[in-house]
Amino acid sequence: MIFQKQSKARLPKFLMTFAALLAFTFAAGSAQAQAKSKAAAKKQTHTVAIRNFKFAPAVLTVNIGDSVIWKNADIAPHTATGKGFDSGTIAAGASWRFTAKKKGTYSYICSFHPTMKGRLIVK
Ligand SMILES: [Cu+2]
Repeated sequence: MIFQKQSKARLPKFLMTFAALLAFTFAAGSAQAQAKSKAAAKKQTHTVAIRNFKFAPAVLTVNIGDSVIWKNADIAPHTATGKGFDSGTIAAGASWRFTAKKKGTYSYICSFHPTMKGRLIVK
């Protein structure tokens, strides 16, 4: 009888500890998930299509840490050449990725066809 009484008293304590541990695990897990989704939301990848000797969009605004991919859909090679970045030749059908690391407004051209103009704004 005494033994039974003791085990009854112990059970709620054990349950509470277990519940607290469970709650802590869930809280930690959701905080981690939140941090992950925040980081994912921060770093985006944008695409600039190069088509018919034009950059589209011609003006693109991104956040620091974002990536920009220039995709050459033309049959001619192009470049995205600005102050602080230069793709070099982007062959027909090829693409070039750039990660924006510094704030600023970057005007760029295609060095083969200087009438092709674009602007990358990094906030
Ligand atoms: Cu070009």
